[in-house]
Amino acid sequence: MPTSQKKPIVVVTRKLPDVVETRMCELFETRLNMDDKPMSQAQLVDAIKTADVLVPTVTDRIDRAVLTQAGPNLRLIANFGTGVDNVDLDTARNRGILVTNTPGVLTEDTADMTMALILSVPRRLAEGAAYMRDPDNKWSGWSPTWMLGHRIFGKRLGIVGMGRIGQAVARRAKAFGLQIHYHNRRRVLEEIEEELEATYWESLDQMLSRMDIVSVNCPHTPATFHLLSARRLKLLKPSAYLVNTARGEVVDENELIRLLEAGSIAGAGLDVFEHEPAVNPRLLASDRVVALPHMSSATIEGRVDMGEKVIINIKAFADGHAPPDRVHPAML
Ligand code: 8YV
Repeated sequence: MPTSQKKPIVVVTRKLPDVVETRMCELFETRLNMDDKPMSQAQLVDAIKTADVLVPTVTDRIDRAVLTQAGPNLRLIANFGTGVDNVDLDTARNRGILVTNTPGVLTEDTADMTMALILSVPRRLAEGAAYMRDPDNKWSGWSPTWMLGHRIFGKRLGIVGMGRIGQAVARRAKAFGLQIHYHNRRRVLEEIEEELEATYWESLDQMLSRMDIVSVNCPHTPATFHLLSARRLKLLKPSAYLVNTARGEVVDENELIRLLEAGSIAGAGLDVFEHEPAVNPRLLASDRVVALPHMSSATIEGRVDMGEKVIINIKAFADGHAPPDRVHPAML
């Protein structure tokens, strides 16, 4: 590999949308996972002993132990996902294995869901919906003092990570009358700051202590693991809300739970968790939490677009070209 004659052997670890699988089977010698059961580490090792290309997802841990057993043909890991924290990038690079991802195509969907959580938690949307659904409740009608939440219009939103998704969140939030603040490793272009009327905070600590809502939108890398550490979470105002649609590992979840239970933070909207698929039951027990099962990018359109990106990356590679969405550890 790559040669133009031989179709590459592509192992796909999870069930993908039918249209994506059909096209993959036309183009490559594709091995699908028809029952969609996540592969064990041993099954992943087996898969990459013979594969030319592996297509994993966030549920596969492609770590050093797996990669060091890869067969000589494995040259590309075409991740079905934007985040690549499921892949040990350094080991892959040292073994000459390219890694690609699917940037851009899930930006708007993820930003929509972030906005949905920004609205849902302060306005108690999930609580209200659950009340109406519960057959034990008999709604007695409107009341002037029942189910009161907090207004978001005019409040300060602090975005941690002002990449594509962070900016898409900011655009939506601005339309809802929120004031945009952000922390990022690098300041974004002046015209973007102007468009979003965004205030840059070089100090994450200072930003956190002044925000009404904080949205986590940075990737999970070794540098962002527990970026919202116990110390930093304590800087949040007791009236503040935290929304995370990025990765659970960016937030010290134990400390978040402690603060929620102590009433030292007003609430959290979480689409991701530190130890997925395990979710700490204390989070689910809290009225202050809206928890979703990692579904921010879960639209049919988005998943088909992600598949299309995966196909383009593999096809370019198989034809001897540089795949467009190569991930370099230094980029993260
Ligand atoms: C994906 C995501 O569905 O792409 C990402 O980084 O977080 C998700 O929305 C998942 O990662 C697929 O591998």
